[in-house]
Amino acid sequence: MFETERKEALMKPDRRATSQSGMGIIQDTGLNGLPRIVLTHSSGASVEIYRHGAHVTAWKNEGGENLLFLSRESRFERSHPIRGGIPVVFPQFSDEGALPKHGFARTNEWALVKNGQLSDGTVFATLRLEENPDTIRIWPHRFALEYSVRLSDALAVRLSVTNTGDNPFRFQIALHTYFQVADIRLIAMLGLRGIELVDGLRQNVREKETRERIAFEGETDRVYVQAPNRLILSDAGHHRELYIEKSGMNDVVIWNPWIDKSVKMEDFGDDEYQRMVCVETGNIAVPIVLSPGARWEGATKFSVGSE
Ligand code: TA6
Repeated sequence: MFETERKEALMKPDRRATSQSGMGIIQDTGLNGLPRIVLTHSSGASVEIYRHGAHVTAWKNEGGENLLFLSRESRFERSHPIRGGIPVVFPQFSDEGALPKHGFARTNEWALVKNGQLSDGTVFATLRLEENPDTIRIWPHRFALEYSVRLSDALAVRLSVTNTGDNPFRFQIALHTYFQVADIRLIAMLGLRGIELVDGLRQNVREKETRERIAFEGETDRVYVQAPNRLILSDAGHHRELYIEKSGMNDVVIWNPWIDKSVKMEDFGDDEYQRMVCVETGNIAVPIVLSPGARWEGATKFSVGSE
C-alpha cells in the first residue's frame, strides 16, 4: 500500500490548500503559531498534525469528535512535547537511557516531504526528520525518520528509520497514542491474556497477564512484550470499540496516570485521567540495532466500531 502511495503521490500535484469537495490538505499555523497540517477526508473525518514532533493532535470523526485525547493544559511550545494525541517516541523509550525522556523526535520540528490523495480517497502526509546539531550532540548518529499519516475510514500511521551513517545504532521506538474515552472506569483492554508484561509500578516485575478484560482501577503503566497485532479498546461509555492493528511493532504499553500522578503533571488537568488512556505500540523491550544503510519500518492502524 505504501508503495502505491509513493507512486501515486508522484502523479498528484502538491496542493497547499484543500482540493475539490473540501478533501485534501491545508497547511496553516495552529496553536502558538506552530506550523500545522490538516488532512480532510471525503467522509468528513480529519486529522491535525503539528510539524513540532510530527505530532498528530486530533483524529476527528465525521461528527467532529476528537477520538484522541489532547490535554487542555498541553503546552504548544517548541521546547516541550505536546500532551496527548500521538507523540512519536524515538530513539529512547521513557527514561530507559541517557537521552531526554522518550527521546528527541517529539520535540524537534519535522519537514512535510510529501502529501496527496490515493485513488481510493485516502489522504496522506509524509513527514521527515534527520539528524541535526542538537540531536548529534546527544545522540551521535545520522538517521532519517519518515512518518506517513494516512486518513481514510481509519487512521493508519507508518514509521521508518534509516541508518544513513557509517556505524550501527540501537533505538527504541513507539507511538505513544492517547485515546479519548468517556470514563476510564468503564473501559477495558482486550486481547492481552497470556502475554508477558513488565509492570513499571512494581519495579518492572515480569508476569503473565491472566485477564481477558483488563479494567483500569488505578495508576497503570505496563509494557506487554510481543503482544498480539490486533487489540481492542472497549469504550463502553461511548458505546464503541477502538481497534488497534500493529505490524513491525512488537510491544504494547498501557498507561493511565490516575489521580496522584495527574496532579504532579503540570501540562495535564488533575481530572483528565478520567477521560484518557494511552495504548502505545512500538519496539521497547528489545531495542532494534540498525546497520549502516539498513531500514526498519513499523505501522499501526486505528479504526472504530460500535459496541
Ligand atoms: O508510556 C508510559 C510512560 O513511560 C509513563 O511512565 C509516563 O511517564 C508516560 O510515559 C508519559 O511520559 P511523558 O514524558 O510524556 O510525561
